[in-house]
Amino acid sequence: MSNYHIKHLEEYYQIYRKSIREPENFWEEVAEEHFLWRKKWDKVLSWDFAKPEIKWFEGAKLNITENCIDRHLVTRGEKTAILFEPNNPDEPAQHITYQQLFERVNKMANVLKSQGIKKGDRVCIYVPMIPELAIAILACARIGAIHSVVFAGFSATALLTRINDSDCKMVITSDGSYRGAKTIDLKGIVDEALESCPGIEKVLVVKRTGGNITMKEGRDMWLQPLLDEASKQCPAEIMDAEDPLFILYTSGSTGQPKGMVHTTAGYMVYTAYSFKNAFQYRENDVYWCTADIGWITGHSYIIYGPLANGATTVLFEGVPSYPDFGRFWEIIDKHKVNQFYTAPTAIRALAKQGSEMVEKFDLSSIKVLGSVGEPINEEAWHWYNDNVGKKKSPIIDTWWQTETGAIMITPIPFVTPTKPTYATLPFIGVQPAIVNEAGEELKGNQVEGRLCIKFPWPSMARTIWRNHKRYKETYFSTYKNMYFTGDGALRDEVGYYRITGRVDDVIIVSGHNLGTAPIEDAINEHPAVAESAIVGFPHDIKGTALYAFVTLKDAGESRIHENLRKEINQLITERIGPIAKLDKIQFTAGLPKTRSGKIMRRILRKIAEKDTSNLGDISTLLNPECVKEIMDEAL
Ligand code: 6R9
Repeated sequence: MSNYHIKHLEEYYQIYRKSIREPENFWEEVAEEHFLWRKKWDKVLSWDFAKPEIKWFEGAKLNITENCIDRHLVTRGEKTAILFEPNNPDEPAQHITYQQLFERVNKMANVLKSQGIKKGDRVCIYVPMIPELAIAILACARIGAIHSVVFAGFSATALLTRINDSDCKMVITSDGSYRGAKTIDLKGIVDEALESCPGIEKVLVVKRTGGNITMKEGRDMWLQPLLDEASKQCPAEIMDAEDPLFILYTSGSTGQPKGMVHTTAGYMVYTAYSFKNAFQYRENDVYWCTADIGWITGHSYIIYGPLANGATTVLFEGVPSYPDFGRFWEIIDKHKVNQFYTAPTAIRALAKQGSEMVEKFDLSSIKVLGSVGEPINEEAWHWYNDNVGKKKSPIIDTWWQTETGAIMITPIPFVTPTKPTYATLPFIGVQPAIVNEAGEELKGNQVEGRLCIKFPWPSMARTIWRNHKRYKETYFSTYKNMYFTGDGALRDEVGYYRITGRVDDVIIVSGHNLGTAPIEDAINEHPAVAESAIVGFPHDIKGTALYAFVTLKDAGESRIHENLRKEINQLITERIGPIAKLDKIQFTAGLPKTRSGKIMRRILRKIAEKDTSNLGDISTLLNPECVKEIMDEAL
């Protein structure tokens, strides 16, 4: 296991340099040492960013579930694989061992097969944070079906768009879900979505809340009776290295969400390697990532990365505020969590409650703290460091994306000296570049620009589902021969990276990626609305919150604005989900536009941020007069 745990900074640099000089040898060694292959690869890497086409471990055959489950059975059969902590603290936690996980995944895989699912079929998984979510994902992977998990907080419209985009044949869901004190009628949302999803043949329903639901004859089935009948042996489908493992949607700056396609071998190798090294996971540690499995963080660092390492991974159904704001700390204490990975938005919300909530619990088990999802501000970083880590547990600020599949820039705990708000150094094998707007790479330190990646890494998304053209345009066309991340970054005097935020129209709210376009589309659906533009503005808890500038069709609209605001937010909740709700809605007579008719969001952003000292030259606008009015009436 020589190169699988990095011990000191010198060793990091040594391994890093090797991974850059001889990437193929490096990843080949990692792949050979740590995984179970049915057949080894013929070629480690072939790539062409111009096409773009990227292949890792071509010719290899494997099944990721044999790596995440079967091979651990001999030595870790009785070890807890998934530690389930329910929403209600009075409901007992469940320890699912590797042996039990093996049986449950196989049974589920057999159910999928018996319901007509074959290798390559797409299965939509719309299940809350309960063990069946992980089991459904792994069952798909077992038989080579491509899972497409949709976050169970998304609306019917968001769900149906995703189901139809990837032509799913089946939906796996639950009767309902618990979130704090709320119970959500998940099956009702699925029923509504499926009115517009002709491709769905079967719906499997997990019983969770026992709520009243309707089952459509011939389409909907309770899962449990099918599992009871199923065999606990299901041979793993042997997959090619580059066979798709899953699709996961992420917002783009325009149009529909993008179905990022991740493939099997490279994703497995890199998520497993990064999990072990970025968290310094040791056998018998209890690891907890609070993300929802509906996001990439949950895919890579609740399921695949930890299980490929034979780790114990906590799966928490609830929310940080229920039954009170001490819940996270209580869980860390109860299960003696060693690595804790959460988002800045959660840290800010918890910090707002003061430190008393944290002090009630024993957090001495914590070794490593992680942060992901958006830049962590200095205040939140210190609160996390002082109150949760007690200044002795390194914080790894991990920068990465749905598209990158796994962590790309991060400190290695106990190895890389941390610096608040800096993601610090590239992970092994990652070659970042900072470029200026002209696309020239800015070499050396103390530079700032746009963040690109120059060389392929094993877990990168290979395409956008059935839209390779968009994949090329979005990521490989802005700068020649580089993957463009959409983020801005700077490199300081010692070579540490700091991510400065999105440079496109994606807004990160509470760590969730939201594209402006679908939100504006939802607002514009309101019959009274003529046009709208969304920008982000700084928010204590959410990091960034949404500010909408809306023009009405009839400027003398008689209805009171407060009602309109409610109706607009209601529409957004229906079309996208509550995460996209607007914090501020300003009605205005016009939106600033360029002569070619593009809304100048840059100006609106400055107004929303209350930074109007330097709006730049507005004289070239089509309608400069509207800017003053918007400024005068800003909320
Ligand atoms: C993993 C995940 C990706 C975008 C990314 C960036 C922002 C994520 C960050 C961060 C600064 C960090 N982001 N982690 N910004 N520091 N540590 O969040 O994936 O949902 O696709 O979001 O999130 O802007 O481009 P995803």
